[in-house]
Amino acid sequence: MQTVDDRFQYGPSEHAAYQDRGYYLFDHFLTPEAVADYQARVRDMLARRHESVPPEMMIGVHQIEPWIFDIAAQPKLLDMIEHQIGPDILLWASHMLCKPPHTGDAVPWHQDAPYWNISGRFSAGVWIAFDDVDEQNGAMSVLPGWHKKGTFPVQDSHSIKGFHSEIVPAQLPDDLDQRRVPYILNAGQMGIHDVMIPHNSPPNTSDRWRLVLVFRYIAADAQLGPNTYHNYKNGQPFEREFTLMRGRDVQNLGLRRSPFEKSTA
Ligand SMILES: O=C(O)CCC(=O)C(=O)O
Repeated sequence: MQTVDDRFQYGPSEHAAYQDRGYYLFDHFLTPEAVADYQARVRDMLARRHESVPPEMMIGVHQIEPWIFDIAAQPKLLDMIEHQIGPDILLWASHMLCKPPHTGDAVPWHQDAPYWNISGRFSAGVWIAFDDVDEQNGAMSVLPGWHKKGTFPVQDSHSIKGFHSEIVPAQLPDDLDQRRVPYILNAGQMGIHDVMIPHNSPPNTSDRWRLVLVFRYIAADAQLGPNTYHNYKNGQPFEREFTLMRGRDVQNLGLRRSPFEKSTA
């Protein structure tokens, strides 16, 4: 099965637009066969999900499901990441963010990088729609150009699974609704967003699921802190792994090239 659509491309003009606006939306990423196959696989994951792991927060899934790691390792996707952060590339997170019909949670306005206990040259967050996504089933929105404004102050946010803080609302523009750009995507399309761009998403008020997969990469010379995720199958904790997707292990950390490869250490 071919995963990436032949029409997907990331050249100098896409890169310049991404850098300028802080996001970019692609009309083509997954092939229709891949979308159908992945939808079935995610539904199977949801059926096997442990009750302690919310469907909106299945994290580190590329360390558990080889088929998800295979998507992250697609050469055309890594070519795009290389364009952004250079040839030595680590994959450090995947988020399967599935908002169920009617109950799928909102995500408050936030920036990504300040949350993460790692720092360095981040790629864009790669947000792949496995379903048609619109504002009714919880499309993410971004604030174009606002990735250049630095880190915004945050306040506690208690109501939402997995998010403990949000950008102080007074920091956002008065005409937020006119400025924000929602990711209205068909299944198989993809958006990328800068780790500093403010973004949010509303609850899923529709009768439909919103299945989305996100990958996060960083250049291999980064400062890499630990973190613990929970296995979606059994709720058990596991450590995040930094996987060398391309290039060199420049810090000689003994990184594996796949979470499914036997360690040589
Ligand atoms: O998918 C969403 O609703 C939010 C995703 C998000 O915050 C991210 O990918 O950084």
